[in-house]
Amino acid sequence: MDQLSEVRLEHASLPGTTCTVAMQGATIKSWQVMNNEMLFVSKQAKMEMGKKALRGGIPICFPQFGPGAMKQHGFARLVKWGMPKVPTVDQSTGDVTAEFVLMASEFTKEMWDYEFVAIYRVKLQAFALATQLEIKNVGDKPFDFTALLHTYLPIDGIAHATVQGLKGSTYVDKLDNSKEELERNDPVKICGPVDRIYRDVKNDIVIGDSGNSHIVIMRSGFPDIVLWNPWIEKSKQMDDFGDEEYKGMVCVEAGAVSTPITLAPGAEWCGKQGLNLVIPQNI
Ligand code: TA6
Repeated sequence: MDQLSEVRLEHASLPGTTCTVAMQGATIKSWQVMNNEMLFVSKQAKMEMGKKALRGGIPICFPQFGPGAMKQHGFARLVKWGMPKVPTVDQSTGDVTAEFVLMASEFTKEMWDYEFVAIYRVKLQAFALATQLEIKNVGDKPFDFTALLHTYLPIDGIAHATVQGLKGSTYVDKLDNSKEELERNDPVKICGPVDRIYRDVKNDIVIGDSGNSHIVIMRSGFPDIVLWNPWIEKSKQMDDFGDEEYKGMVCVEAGAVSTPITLAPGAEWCGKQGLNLVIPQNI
């Protein structure tokens, strides 16, 4: 399976329900429910192994979220992951699970000199996409890391976007000198450039737009939520993103980024995200 560039999972019970994962970064490029695409990917995306992450889908940021000692958002989203086992199907539900693995290499140790194993499980369910990132310290020295799933969601007109569940959380506003603010709004709406790290968010997050359905993000191990929309100026600066595409997307990112995670030799950490599609039944 080493020659694979991507893996396509097909739900065994719900027609038109698929998930496509690129071996670069174990990046989920597509999640479709009954032939409806649930993730945003820029029409100008220029994914390139070792160099450029997908502008869209769900890139994995590890071992560093944001700028820092190594390249922005770390190396995990740039390098080739392996898939040592054939995906499995749960005969009772039709759910399909694939497992991707990244281990320390000379390339990674040049940037981050630690022995780790990252295991990323992707489970395609009928109306949900469950992802789980495990990090194991298999070396003889402790290490710190931050991790985040950089989820891009499509929005039917940014003026209609609503993000519920953030009220009462404190956030760092990366566009205002990292000033700390208290979120007083519910829902949060996107009326300009947004780049915020909400800390220790307890609620599930609900993302809606002008349509009836919405996405509920459930988490464990990822205490923080990053909310990002590049808006007009930043969109123009990104060569892998259309100048107008900010109107059709929002990033709502589950992460462990405010407080680095420390793993002693032999220890492991697990972060889980469930993206759940809720389609209100017409009464
Ligand atoms: O998650 C928000 C963010 O950290 C923004 O600051 C912006 O840089 C975005 O990620 C995209 O980063 P990238 O390295 O993928 O261009």
